[in-house]
Amino acid sequence: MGRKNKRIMAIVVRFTIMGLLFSLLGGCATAPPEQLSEVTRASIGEQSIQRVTVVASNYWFRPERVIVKLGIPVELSVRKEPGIIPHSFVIHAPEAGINANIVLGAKPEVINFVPRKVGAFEFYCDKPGLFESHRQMGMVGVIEVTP
Ligand SMILES: [Cu+2]
Repeated sequence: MGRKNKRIMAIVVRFTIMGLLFSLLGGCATAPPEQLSEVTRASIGEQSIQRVTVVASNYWFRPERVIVKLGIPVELSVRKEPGIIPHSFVIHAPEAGINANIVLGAKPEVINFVPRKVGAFEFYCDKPGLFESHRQMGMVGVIEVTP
């Protein structure tokens, strides 16, 4: 085999292995259950607290758009579906009074804050993946604060 052919073979082998790895990883990804909606407006309950739950899995958040009202306390409950792949819930929006960096478990954790600014504030999972980060694979959402 010529040197050029060897190089082509090496490239073909590399792409085949990458393809196999991608399909294996694809096997880990799950579709979000249909009953979990993509957009949720927090419900204002007892003592005028806005309560909302965000669930995470491979590689999504539901809801991925959480709508809350300005100035009313929020109890945001976050958890992940059972599974071996770790996930987190990270949001850094100090201007809006929202900050969290939580490694998710199956047991819900509550984040308390009072939204101080109208706008859309991104949350995401900061876990790295093999090729792409979980954030790049779609573990991104937004907290929308409305007047
Ligand atoms: Cu993740």
